[in-house]
Amino acid sequence: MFCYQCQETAGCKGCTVSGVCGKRPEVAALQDLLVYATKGLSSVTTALRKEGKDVAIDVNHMVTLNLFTTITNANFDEVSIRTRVTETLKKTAELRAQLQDVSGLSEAALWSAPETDYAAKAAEVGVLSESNEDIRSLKETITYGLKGLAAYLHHANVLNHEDEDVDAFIQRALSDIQKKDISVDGLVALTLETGKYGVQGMALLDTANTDTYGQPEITEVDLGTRSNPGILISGHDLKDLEMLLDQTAGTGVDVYTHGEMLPGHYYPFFKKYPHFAGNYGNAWWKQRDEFESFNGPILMTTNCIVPPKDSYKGRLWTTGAAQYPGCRHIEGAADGSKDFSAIIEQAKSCSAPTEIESGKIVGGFAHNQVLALADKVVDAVKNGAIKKFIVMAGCDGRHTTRDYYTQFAKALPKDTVILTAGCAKYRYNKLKLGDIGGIPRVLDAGQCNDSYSLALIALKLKEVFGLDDVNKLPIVYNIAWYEQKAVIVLLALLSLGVKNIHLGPTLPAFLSKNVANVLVENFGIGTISNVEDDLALMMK
Ligand code: FSO
Ligand code: SF4
Repeated sequence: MFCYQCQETAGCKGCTVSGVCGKRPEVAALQDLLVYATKGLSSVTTALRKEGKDVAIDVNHMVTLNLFTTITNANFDEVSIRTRVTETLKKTAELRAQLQDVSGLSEAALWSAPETDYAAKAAEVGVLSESNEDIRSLKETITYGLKGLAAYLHHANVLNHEDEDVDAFIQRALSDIQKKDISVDGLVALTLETGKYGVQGMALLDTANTDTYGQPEITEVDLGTRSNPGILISGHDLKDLEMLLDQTAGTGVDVYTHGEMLPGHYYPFFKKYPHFAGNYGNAWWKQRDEFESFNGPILMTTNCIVPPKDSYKGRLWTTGAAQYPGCRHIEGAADGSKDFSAIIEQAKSCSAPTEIESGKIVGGFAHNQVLALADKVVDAVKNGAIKKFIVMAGCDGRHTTRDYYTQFAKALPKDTVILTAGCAKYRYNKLKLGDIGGIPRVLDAGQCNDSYSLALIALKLKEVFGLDDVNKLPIVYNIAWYEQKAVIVLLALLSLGVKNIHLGPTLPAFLSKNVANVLVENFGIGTISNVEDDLALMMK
């Protein structure tokens, strides 16, 4: 196997024996094959569009769910991935037959084989099948950005929001990167275009979330526990949260959020449920301890699964793109509805969660809420009470070097405000950093996709201050990344013209030296060093 798509890749180079994330080589091979088959399907759909034919929504959804399935930590289940490959090949053959001209199709678009041949084919089509390091680097950067974008689209789609434009782009990009004659310049342009569609995809998800659940608002979230048994819901899928809250109503079972589901509390819609008890635990990588002490069932709605301990494996459930062998999976019906009754029954027989924290945290500072406070914020900047905003969005992870972000947040001058989104926040959202004239010093916009909110806030401030360049604002970017959703967030920020982003704790292994240089020269991208030097640099 060879995989270097996440920040925790072995030796900052690549996982070759088994994944640091727990991905076995057999699963890695099937994921490579699923990406290959999805590229083939995309070559066909892109050709169909060129011939003026429509591509059905379920085909768009197949592409996005396939990509989502291969995101770090999402799906560890060989059987389900193999089935997806088979279904994709079937769909590709069916659509290929509708084409008038098949001459421009890629090799992947023409490939088909029985399942017994999958392992051999997978060995030929992995990341290293591209021998030119720079071309490989750009192709993989695009692919990882598309994976992140696909995950966001999936969440919008389950809320009945579609953007055919973005789907068509994803498929065109997957089709183009298979072309033998694509140049480095062409790939650089496609990378930036991926960022542009990243903005469009995140905007779609923002609209889907806020149209369905209202605009996030300032909210205090309980960190403690109650005396009823509970279900812990993790991941990003707000539709799953809604269905779970509906089905647990009146059962005597409470619902707690975990990790990236915390921002569910910020939406007005979810405040009507008296059994929506609070947030339990921290970022994804602490789950092996926290799921044990939760005592009740845990529902993983997206990525961020750590191979479970036997002590709670029987209480770990998955749904959507997430899957883990030996853990029960809840499949959605054709209309998208899901039956969580088996999880609720299990919860009833469990003890209440063991309390591991107490108190409250505050969040809900997405664009609408921050813009409602705009006068206050602008005054604070004008009178010097706020000197700088530091965007510290992104991901958390298990490397001890990530303590840097806690220390950085603690060391920031008192006249600075942290803008955050994603699970990176758990490195500093429970520190008592205080407020500036009533504006908390950590403003949490929400999930990683809500980094879109942070970009909107920056664009609005640019307008209010009458600036011609978003980089003239008193905002610096010190972003942490882990997996492919952070890649699309980064590409989206670049496409909005944001420069001088610090990306850590290490630069992606998939950036070759030359590609990293392009990013440094054109966008001033850098990484982190130590708290003291970085503070001096960023506070200049
Ligand atoms: Fe991932 Fe990062 Fe959103 Fe976290 S991008 S790791 S769990 O912030 O969440 O999906
Ligand atoms: Fe390694 Fe990350 Fe790939 Fe897992 S997702 S195999 S940890 S590079």
